[in-house]
Amino acid sequence: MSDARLESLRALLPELRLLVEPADLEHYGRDWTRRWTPAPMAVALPASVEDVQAIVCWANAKGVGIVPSGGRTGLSGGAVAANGELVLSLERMHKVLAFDAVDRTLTVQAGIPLQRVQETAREHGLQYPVDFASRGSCSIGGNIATNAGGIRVVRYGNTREWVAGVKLVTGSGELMELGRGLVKDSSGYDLRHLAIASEGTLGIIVEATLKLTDPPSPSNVMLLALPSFEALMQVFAAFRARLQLQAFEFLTDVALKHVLAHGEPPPFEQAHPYYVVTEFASDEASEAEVLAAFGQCLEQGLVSDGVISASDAQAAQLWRLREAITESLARYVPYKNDVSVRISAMPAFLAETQALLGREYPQLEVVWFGHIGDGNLHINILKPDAMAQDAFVADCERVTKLLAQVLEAHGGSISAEHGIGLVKKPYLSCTRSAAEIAAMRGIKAALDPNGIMNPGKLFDA
Ligand code: 2HG
Ligand code: ZN
Repeated sequence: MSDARLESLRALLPELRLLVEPADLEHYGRDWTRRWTPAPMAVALPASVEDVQAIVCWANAKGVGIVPSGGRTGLSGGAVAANGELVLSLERMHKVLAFDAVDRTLTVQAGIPLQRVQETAREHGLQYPVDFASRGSCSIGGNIATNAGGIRVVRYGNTREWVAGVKLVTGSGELMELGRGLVKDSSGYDLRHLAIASEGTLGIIVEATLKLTDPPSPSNVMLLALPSFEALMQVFAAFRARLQLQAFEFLTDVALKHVLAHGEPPPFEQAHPYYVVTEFASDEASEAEVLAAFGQCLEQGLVSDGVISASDAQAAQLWRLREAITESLARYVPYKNDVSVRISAMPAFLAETQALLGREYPQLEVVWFGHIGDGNLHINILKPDAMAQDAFVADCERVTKLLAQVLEAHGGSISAEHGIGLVKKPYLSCTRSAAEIAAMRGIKAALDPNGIMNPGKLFDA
């Protein structure tokens, strides 16, 4: 540790855990994107808000960039430190600080994993309803910094809906308490919402007060097989009209093929082109309603088969078919797109993009899946064995450009729930106007005047 800047940090905070071993730099310097070579100067693991503030002040004085770091499960390169930045990991700040039964809120340190938030809510007879497959590894601070969505947005909305307050150490080292758990507050700009989805570019989220809600009612999971993607939104409408949907997720036969190759048992004897995993509140009425919805769709040729869970274990098994997609593709290091359009625009968007990719890039294997009930598609592109990595990335970037044009035409977004980070930075201007980006830059300059917070993410300095 010969760097004089690090020596000065050590002198400033002698108790601070500071990691400099190559294995630690590698571990903490990357997220799940695996595209950049990690090269942070060091990894700091503060234990208190005061330490975080002191580190930010030091970074301003020394001109060091800070990459805030949660569970690093992100897929857009938002937590990558490839340019000598200091990684500031919230890993040691993982406590539950308070539960308030009257407010129905849980106040936590930002490094707590999502799963522990969900468990703690359950222990109090309540629910924190945001959920997704990386629940055990991701942290609540990262969820807020990307406004993470997940599998139950159709019923409960994105992370943004569940944040009653945020404590933010801004890029200039100020501690701001935003939102403060108030249900109503119309006293000017709501800066809490700027912290949400800011991807660590404005400051470091150190604590959050989360809203909780009634525990979930019993639910059922159904897997539907569909003959065509035109049927998708009609099936969605038919099921939504009769049932209280909690999830409506879609995958193609190609996605299922990878999940089955990964070890999951096949759900049907025969393969089908498209599948939907849907979860809905179950009560006495829902049994008849689900049969009616299914019968109606069958009659209209919108579904070809279906299986409904008869136990919690079967429900979990059906969910695995959707949730295991990302891990089943991980060994290919796919190029990922995470896009959204209005739900009503989804059929046209999907048809157009599928035709475009099939026509222009028939050599690429494209895996489609996602939160179709929210208008959110995940498009994973796999590298053919024979193709060089550079050529693959170049092709994928061309694909993303084409995709961005289609998205622009449909008024969509280039990042639905994964953030912009490094991966989508070149395409931000396709779906956000020049005036919007200028306003974002102005906000960054106000909260992070020296540009030390997550430099190079979202947009260039
Ligand atoms: C999901 O919905 C995640 O499973 C990951 O957002 C999506 O791997 C992906 O592209
Ligand atoms: Zn997703």
